[in-house]
Amino acid sequence: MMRPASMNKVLLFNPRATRYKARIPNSILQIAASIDGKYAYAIVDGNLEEDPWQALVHYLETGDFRYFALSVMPGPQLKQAIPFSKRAKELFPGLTIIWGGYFASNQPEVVLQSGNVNYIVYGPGDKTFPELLHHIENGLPVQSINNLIYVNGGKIVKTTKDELYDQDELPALPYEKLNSFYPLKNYLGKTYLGRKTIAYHSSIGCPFKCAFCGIVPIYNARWKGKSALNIYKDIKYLKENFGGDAIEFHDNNFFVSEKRTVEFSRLIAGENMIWWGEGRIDTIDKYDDHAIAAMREAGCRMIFFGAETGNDAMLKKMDKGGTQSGEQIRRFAARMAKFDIIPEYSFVLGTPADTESEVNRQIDEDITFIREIKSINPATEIIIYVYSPVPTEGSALFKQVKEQGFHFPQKLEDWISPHWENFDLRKNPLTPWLKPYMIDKIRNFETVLNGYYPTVSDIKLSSFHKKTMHVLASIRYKQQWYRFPYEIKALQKFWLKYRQPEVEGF
Ligand code: B12
Ligand code: SF4
Repeated sequence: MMRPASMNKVLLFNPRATRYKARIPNSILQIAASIDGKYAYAIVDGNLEEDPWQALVHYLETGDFRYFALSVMPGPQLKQAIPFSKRAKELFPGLTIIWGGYFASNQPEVVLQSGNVNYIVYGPGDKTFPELLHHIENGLPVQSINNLIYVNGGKIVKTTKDELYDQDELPALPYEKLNSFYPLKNYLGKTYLGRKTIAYHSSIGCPFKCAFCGIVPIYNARWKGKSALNIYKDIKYLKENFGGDAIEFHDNNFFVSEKRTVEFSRLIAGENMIWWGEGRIDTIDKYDDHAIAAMREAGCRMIFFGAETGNDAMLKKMDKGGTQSGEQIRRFAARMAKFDIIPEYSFVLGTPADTESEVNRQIDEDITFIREIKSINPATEIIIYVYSPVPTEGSALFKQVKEQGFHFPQKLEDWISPHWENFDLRKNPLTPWLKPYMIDKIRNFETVLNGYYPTVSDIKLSSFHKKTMHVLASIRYKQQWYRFPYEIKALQKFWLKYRQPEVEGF
């Protein structure tokens, strides 16, 4: 029997990822767009709710909601996604619970085995989600729907992966609707880039296959972007209606197409907006000088790059696409200085090797390389991650990871135990080849480096703060004494509450 339309509402939930810096929740907003006008829905944003569970229960108790849909990336979002799905299932057994996003897509078995999640949408949900609701509403079998993972007869079924959709054809994001649940101005935060920073996502996937990256198993080297004109129109709308004055592009790889970047630069140039995005060194290094100059002119102030390591053999193993090299990373840091664009270089330390001494040697070499980059272009921002495996089946790196005895948690709840949370945050990855003294070395170097070169993106740091920290850390940095940097840590924690862009974003 069909339910009355008033009882098939959808509750969309963005579990808390951050306490202080709520961004426009693009994942859940894009899913809302896919059903806008077809199903009634409510949005609960864990980033803006003191007690999100209460907010969810408030909706669920009405009896109007048949679907509870969550977007889940690894890390802190699991702390709400896991227990809330469990509780919702217990209290409202008729509810259909659907998970999407990077964690759900990369770890489907453990999610479904929990028994608390009915369906996983892996990869883009733009077509899958409305189709799934339509099929359930009409009692139709779901196996013909692409991008879906579910349990049938005790077995996990994974349906065909769909093509990537033309991003210009997707429905407009329902900003007004979001604004009716949470004032949109609360999402436009003060950052290094501007007073009201817009988070915008202009493309899906990535054309590369780096062996350590969680994008690869889902998108398999595919990428599609919105046209420059459509990006510009959306930004203009957010500027004119909500006062946005800066943009952080949340794309995995914003700069794939030089043509699109230049077109966008030309369009946005007159808007007086500062912007930031993520790109690849080897891609932008191929850009013409005029293109880079146009980007800078148009407000591109800083770009995030996965430099990863200066070691060419390791870059090869990481499958960085074949063209990035240590030499290029150095040269490119200097090229960015010429255009006055700050390169934000991220490094991945602690990758596996055959012997303990090799792992350790590689860390030392990476530290030396980072120092070299800083001497070439001191404005380079350095972000250090400790390598955490992602299941990129078929890559040599993941094979080595498994051979060395690493495995993911077997139960969904285990993902929220404190040490796995650290794994997700790439702080302490529990990888068997990385010994505690190595983690200490990486963290201590990072502390001294961040003391000597405080990040420009921290708007809470005054120039007095920066200078004091710089002076305090200078002997250590110059002499390369990284051990026990308690005085710097104390200052960062107690005095300045030093923030790490790798965890919180800007
Ligand atoms: C914004 C963001 C954050 C923000 C969170 C937002 C905020 N402050 O409010 C911050 C900075 C806090 C953050 C932190 C982390 N993040 Co993050 N983050 C992103 C980012 C850049 C954008 C997410 C987004 O809005 N995408 C736009 C939407 C439209 O795309 P989407 O999420 O893929 O959604 C589509 C599908 O996935 C699917 N879908 C998604 N959700 C749902 C839900 C349902 C119900 C359905 C049906 C479908 C569906 O349909 C959508 C439309 O097609 C992504 C990279 C990216 N480009 O996606 C990384 C990303 C998700 N983060 C990642 C990681 C690892 C983290 C961290 C865990 C670690 C780290 N150090 O970065 C931390 C965790 C810390 C924390 N506090 O949670 C990885 C995940 C990779 C993996 N291994 O699985 C990504 C992919 C970045 C990367 N390249 O490594 N992150
Ligand atoms: S270029 Fe970046 S987003 Fe693309 S596969 Fe490599 S690490 Fe992932």
